[in-house]
Amino acid sequence: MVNAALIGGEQSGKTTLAAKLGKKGTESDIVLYNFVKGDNILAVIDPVGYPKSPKPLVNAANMSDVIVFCIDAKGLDARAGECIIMLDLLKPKHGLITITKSDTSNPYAIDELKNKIRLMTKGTVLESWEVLPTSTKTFENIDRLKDILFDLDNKLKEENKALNDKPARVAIDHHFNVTGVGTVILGYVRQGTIHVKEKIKVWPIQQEAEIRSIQMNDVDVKEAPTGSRVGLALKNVQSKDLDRGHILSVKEEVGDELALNCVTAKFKGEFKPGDKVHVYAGLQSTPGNIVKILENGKEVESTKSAGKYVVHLKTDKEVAYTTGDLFLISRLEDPKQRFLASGTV
Ligand SMILES: Nc1nc2c(ncn2[C@@H]2O[C@H](COP(=O)(O)OP(=O)(O)OP(=O)(O)O)[C@@H](O)[C@H]2O)c(=O)[nH]1
Ligand SMILES: [Mg+2]
Repeated sequence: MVNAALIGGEQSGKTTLAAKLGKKGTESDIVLYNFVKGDNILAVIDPVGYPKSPKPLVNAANMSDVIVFCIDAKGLDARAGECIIMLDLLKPKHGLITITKSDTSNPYAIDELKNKIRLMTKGTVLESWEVLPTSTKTFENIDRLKDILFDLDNKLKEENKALNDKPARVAIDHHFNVTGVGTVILGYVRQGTIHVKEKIKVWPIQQEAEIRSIQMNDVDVKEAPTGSRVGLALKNVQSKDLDRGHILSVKEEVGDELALNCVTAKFKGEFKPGDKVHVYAGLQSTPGNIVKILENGKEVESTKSAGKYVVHLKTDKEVAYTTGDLFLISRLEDPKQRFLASGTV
């Protein structure tokens, strides 16, 4: 199974492309599309609530194995720039760039745009990503895009094998109550393997729950390995007590005071103690405050872009995490580029 997030600026063709890649499923501020071909399952994630809020964008990126970065054949807008900054802070392992609506352009202009993209992404995580022109009108490269994603699916099955024996961690992205079934969550197995009848805790609320049943693509299964998108029926926990981002796991750290080893955004990465920010950890998100900033062990009055700092934060809600998890900090006001920094505990 491969989970692909469509990331890109306004009107860059994300939703139209998603609908060509799969069949619409779960719908909220992120919309999922599914496509099954033999042993391969593709889930496409469209962050429809972006750019109004950065949250769906961050969530989609953090729910995915691969980023499909959509750039309109007309060129990049300010939001595309914001997306590049976010991706460069999150450093996803896999990604590719698609120049959408290729039917509205010509080969000469597309080559020009490719060069421009190369310049704009130089020194960022996107630098080495393949650039593929696509059109949902002429279907140019739509099958090629699917093939690339399915090839990655096969590669991920190998990559994830090493993670299957680790303690299970499932990030919840949706939760609801189903009559006759009880609490159902939708989520992503980030590591380990989950089994039916397994007892597992919900973090950060530290509620013991039992996995009553597991579904993958509407099919009942007994277990689900790393990388699976699952629907779980849970015993002993109510949907109203859950939140997007809660983690099913044996053990997580929980806290609202964090000291993060951060890198700041390459552009508009300035902030200072006292600033109100928004903090993302996996699919969790909470408002917070910058408490203190250290550079080389010394307190400083503000950050600069593209710097390294230890940032002390106080979050409004407790967050659950494991050492190594990547946090993302964004600002609340919108100067077109809202991502400030990323860091680990
Ligand atoms: N000619 C042409 N038009 C396209 C293509 N894909 C999308 N469009 C048009 O481009 C516009 C934007 O497409 P969407 O799929 O809504 O783009 P989006 O990124 O989801 O937009 P927002 O969610 O509003 O930011 C729509 O009017 C589409 O009909 C394409 O391959 N060719
Ligand atoms: Mg859309």
